[in-house]
Amino acid sequence: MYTVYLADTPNGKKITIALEELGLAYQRRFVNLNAGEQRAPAFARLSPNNKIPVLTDERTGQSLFESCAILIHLADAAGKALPAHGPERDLVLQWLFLQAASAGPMLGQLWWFRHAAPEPNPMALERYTRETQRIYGVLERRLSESRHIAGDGYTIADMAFYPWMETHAELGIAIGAYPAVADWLHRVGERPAVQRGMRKAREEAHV
Ligand SMILES: N[C@@H](CCC(=O)N[C@@H](CS)C(=O)NCC(=O)O)C(=O)O
Repeated sequence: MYTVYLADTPNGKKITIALEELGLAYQRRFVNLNAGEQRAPAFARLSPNNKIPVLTDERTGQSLFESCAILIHLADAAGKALPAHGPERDLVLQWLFLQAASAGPMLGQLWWFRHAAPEPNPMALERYTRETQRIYGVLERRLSESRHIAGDGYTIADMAFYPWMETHAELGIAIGAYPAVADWLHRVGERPAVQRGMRKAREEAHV
């Protein structure tokens, strides 16, 4: 049985989506980020960067932080959504790393400057809006020629991007300018496991 430590954020949702898609048994432990629970010593032992998500596996005693490392672990464990080796695996990892290294941080900064900054910062807003639009443009070009992010098949790259890209309204991004992204968001968002995963990260109940 896996335990996922999460909050109602895109990086938390990635993991519940993957667990639902891959059909793996898990329980949730919600971490209250507003109350600073991510900085508690017990949590810091699991997550030295003091961030969710974390995944633990009671059967092996293994504990993992960094959402995309967790996605790779889960896909390998289930033998689904990530080819076992070769160029097709590399392709998925390439897009997965783009999500982790560029999309997440840029969209995350834009969200913070729009919704959480104690005072307006027009220069930061302009920079992160431009970077976010650029990333939507990268995916628009990719999804204009490819059914999913890493090719025809649905993979953990889609699971990683989906909960970030679906926040376009909160980020002030006009999704109409990115029709291929909008179509992909619609198709992925209709998957029952994605709907369950999104809901599981929203539920407040500590189980
Ligand atoms: N690169 C990390 C980013 C994780 C991350 O930024 N988590 C946020 C929530 S989405 C968090 O825990 N924030 C709490 C804080 O920064 O104090 C990953 O992909 O797991």
